[in-house]
Amino acid sequence: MNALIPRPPMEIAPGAVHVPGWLSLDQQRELVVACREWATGPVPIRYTRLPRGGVMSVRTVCVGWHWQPYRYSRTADDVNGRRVAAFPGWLAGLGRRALVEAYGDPAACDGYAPDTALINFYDGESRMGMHQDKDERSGAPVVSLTIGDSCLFRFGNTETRAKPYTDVELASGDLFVFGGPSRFAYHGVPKVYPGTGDPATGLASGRLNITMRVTGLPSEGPPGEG
Ligand code: MD3
Ligand code: FE
Repeated sequence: MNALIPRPPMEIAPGAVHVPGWLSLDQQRELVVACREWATGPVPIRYTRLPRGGVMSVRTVCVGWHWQPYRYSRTADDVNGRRVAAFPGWLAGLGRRALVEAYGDPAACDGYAPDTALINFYDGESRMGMHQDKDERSGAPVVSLTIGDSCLFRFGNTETRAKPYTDVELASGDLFVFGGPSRFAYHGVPKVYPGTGDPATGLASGRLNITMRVTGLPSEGPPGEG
């Protein structure tokens, strides 16, 4: 990124705040290391299969809860059946600091306890169509972090996947928080810009996106349950 062009925090819509360059290079490097580790298992990163036979062009690995279209479970029944990696406390802490930063309010993270993260990896051809995230039984904010190549992010409205929408470029280190009325807005990634990332993050190519969420699902069932 060109640090000579300032990109201040921007409220794109009510509750949707973009904070450019929030993560330091060191934080990005540490997140890349963590994501590489999760990508190897217990549930390896995969191209998610859609119920009607399609396959997503984005690769995804989950922590805390496993997501498959369109539900969460503790075990990755559509991959290898194993239980997903635990959601680390340090990642929840980062999510809480993200809310405070985006909303400029030390109380913004009160009671915020994300319990799942979806880690998406995009190559130069990957796209994500306009969709809503509504498999969570919670209206708590979603925290999104970008590392690597920049992308075009399309933030729409809560009614339809069509216009009106706002296009935003997301670059390495950027934070985006989606809360309040923006939590159930349609959104997508129509394009990735190959070669725009800094290899010093540890990511030689492609784009990594980490989204933290609150599933609203019970934290532990009876012993033996998934
Ligand atoms: C707005 N990921 O994983 S991050 C997804 O860049 C997803 O990988 C995109 O959409 C990505 O579901 C976009 C920004 C984002 C994530 C979740 C949201 C925006 C959101 C949930 C509700 C509203
Ligand atoms: Fe989404």
